[in-house]
Formats: sequence, structure tokens, C-alpha cells
Amino acid sequence: MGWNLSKFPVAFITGITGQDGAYLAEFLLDKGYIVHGLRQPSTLPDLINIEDLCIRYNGKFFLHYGDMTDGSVLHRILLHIKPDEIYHLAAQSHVKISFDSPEYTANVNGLGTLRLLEAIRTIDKDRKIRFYQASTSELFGSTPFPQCETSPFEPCSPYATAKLYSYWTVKNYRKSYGIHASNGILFNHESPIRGEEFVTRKITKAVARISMGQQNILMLGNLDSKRDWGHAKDYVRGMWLMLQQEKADDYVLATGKTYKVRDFVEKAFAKIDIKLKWQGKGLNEKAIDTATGRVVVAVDKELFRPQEVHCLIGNPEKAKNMLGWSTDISLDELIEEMVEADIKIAKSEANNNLISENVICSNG
Ligand code: NAP
Ligand code: F7E
Repeated sequence: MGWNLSKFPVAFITGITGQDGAYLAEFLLDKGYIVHGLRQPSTLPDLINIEDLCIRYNGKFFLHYGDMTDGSVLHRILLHIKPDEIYHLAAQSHVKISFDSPEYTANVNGLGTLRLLEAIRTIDKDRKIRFYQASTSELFGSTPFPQCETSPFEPCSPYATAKLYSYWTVKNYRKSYGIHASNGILFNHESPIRGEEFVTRKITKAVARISMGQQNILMLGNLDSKRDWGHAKDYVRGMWLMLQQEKADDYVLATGKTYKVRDFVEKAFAKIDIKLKWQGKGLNEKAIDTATGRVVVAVDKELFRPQEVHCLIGNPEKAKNMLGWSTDISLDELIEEMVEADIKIAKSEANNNLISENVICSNG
């Protein structure tokens, strides 16, 4: 298709292959943006979340190889594509993994932001580029709740300390060099394309597989930690709104409600008509399917973290008042969408297995 590309705003998204990157890319493409994304050099297929966009928006959607640990590539990409807006989402985003890989996490999540801001500082002399940084509720750690923009930070993981470095670097580049740079302090947001290692997706995937007889039991860590969970679709709209403001600033995006991991488990099982009864305490706690007496959830101490963030509840008043942002999708709707999507995947896996079994049978 022959687009006249010069009349469209240009966005650059790091982390485009992840959950938020995929939702944000679609949101911006639908608004008429040209979207460029950073894709890590990898031998493994990594485009599953954005395959459809590559086809639907051919000619307006571009991918560039690069890594947040390589500042020279970031510099070259910015010179080449001349973005109006940059959404910096790339990160080693798993909190538990950050305890095992603290130096890598600091390099990507902390210094990666510095590299990108340095590239902007040198290239964008007129300060036209608007910059969004994916900050996080993990900065609050064990601070009293509800948490808002002025709450103190008390990060409890290498992930959070690296993100705190990025948060302050953004503020410093805003004040020192006049760059339009904003921190979005986002509370947990999920979707059917959430990484399978995060607790919500791990739960909905297991629920779907249990309903299909493909899995017997779901092993979890801390069932009592509380999170403020929203839908990623609502949160990427908030990122865009931040960059449409005349002045850059920092905003909390959250639902203002919190639930325990065990509540999420109960709600997800309820979607397949399984009612749970909890028995035992601590590491011996189990959830039993009341209809069959079968244990469907148990606790594994390996899944606990060296330090836990026990309770997060965000206060999104500032974003509501200044950006006109609010959430459209409730937790129940989110869980329903996730379970339904995972049931579809489980069914198609079952069909594929059946087909390959038939092929083996007919060949043998
Ligand atoms: P995600 O699904 O884990 O996506 C992370 C993205 O970063 C992926 O595209 C990944 O590429 C890319 N990436 C990782 N290391 C990289 C590197 N060294 N160089 C270049 N790219 C790299 O995370 P998400 O849930 O979409 O979250 C987006 C951002 O928001 C992250 O910064 C996260 O820390 C932050 N955040 C998320 C939440 C949430 O609840 N989702 C809340 C607050 C803040 P591959 O696909 O190749 O691995
Ligand atoms: O854990 C508990 C776990 O890994 C949520 C990232 O997007 O949001 C995310 O970080 C809670 C924790 O997300 C399991 O201990 C119990 O208390 O889904 P999670 P997270 O750590 O909150 C923030 C805002 C980000 O910025 C991050 O990038 O669930 N939990 N059992 C478990 N968690 C996992 N992953 N797996 C379990 O088996």
C-alpha cells in the first residue's frame, strides 16, 4: 500500500514484542501513527504478539534490531527514524528473575533508560521528542498504601531498584535539559498476552488446561500478596495521554482496588464452574475442588521471593483529573477474557496433538 508517510506522527516503542508494546502499537497505529519498534536480536521467534500488526499495517509498522545494552544502536535508530514520541517499555520485567539476574536487570532496566535519554539529548537539539518511561508500582515496595505520586519509595527487589534509577534519571533529564520526559508509575496490568511466568496468566492458563484435563494441579507461591490489577488495554491509553500534555510529569495509573492472589485463583476457577475450598496453612495450604474433592492448587516454597511486596493499591486521582484517564475494564471482565483465550489455546493444542497422533497412527 502506498502511504504518504510524511504526514503521520512517528512513534518509537522499545519492548514492542511484549504485552504493553503490542497493545500500544495497535492503539497508535489505529490512531494513524507510523510505528517503529525495537526488537532484540534473537534466533528464536519473538513476534507472536505483533504478527497480525505486521500484516495489517504493512508500510506503517517497522521493526529494528537492537538491545537496550547497546547505546550506539539506539542513537543510530533515533537519527534514522526521527520520532515525535518515544515509549520506552523494554525491560527485564520479572521481579523474581531479577533476584537471580541482578546485574543484567540493572544494566537493561536502569542504564538502558540512561542510554536512550543520552541519545535524545544529543540528537534532539530542539527538544521536540516526547519521552515516556515505564515506571512501576514496585518502586513503592513496602510503603503504606494506597500509594500515589507523592508516596515514599521503598523498592524491595533488584528490578525495583533498577527502575528507581530510571525514574530519577527521567526527572533529572526533564529538569536539567528540558526534555519532555514522563514517568508512568503503573500498577499491575494484565491481558490474554501477559507473559506466562506472571501469576495471573499462570493461573488462567492452568485453569484452562485443568478444564481440558491437560493439567492436574497449579503450584503457586505467596497466595496472600495483594495486587491492584487492571487490563493492559486501559493502561496503554494512559501512556499516550501522558505524552499529549503540554508539560511532562509523572502519573500513577491504577484501579484503586486490590485483591489477594487467592482471590484471583478463586475467580478464575469460578469461570469453569469449579468452586474451591481452602485447607491447611502456609506451605501446606491446598485448594480443593468441592465437587470432586480433588486438590487443584498447592503451594511450592520455591516460588516465594527473597523479599515480597505484600500490598499494592494505587490512587489514580491525578491521572483522572489531569489526563481524564480511567479504567473501562473490570477485574472480572479481565479474568473472563484471559480464561476464555487460554481455553481456546488449550483446545487448539489438544486438536494439534490429536492430528499428530493420527498422522503417527496412519503412518505406523
Ligand atoms: P514484557 O511483556 O515482559 O515485555 C518486555 C519487553 O522488553 C519485551 O518486548 C522484551 O523483548 C523487551 N526487552 C527485554 N530485554 C530487552 C533488552 N535487553 N533490549 C531490548 N528489549 C528488551 O513487559 P510488559 O508487561 O509489556 O511491561 C512493559 C514495561 O512496563 C516493562 O518495562 C515493565 O517493567 C513495565 N511495567 C509493567 C507492568 C505490568 O503490570 N505489565 C507494570 C508496571 C511497569 P523480548 O520479547 O525479545 O523478550
Ligand atoms: O507476581 C505472587 C508474587 O510476577 C504478583 C511485573 O509486571 O507487576 C509485575 O510484577 C504476585 C507476587 O507480578 C506466584 O509473589 C504467587 O506477590 O505476577 P507477578 P509482580 O511481581 O507484581 C509490576 C507492577 C511490574 O512492574 C513488573 O514488571 O503474585 N505469586 N505465586 C506468584 N508470582 C508468580 N510470578 N508466580 C507464582 O507462581
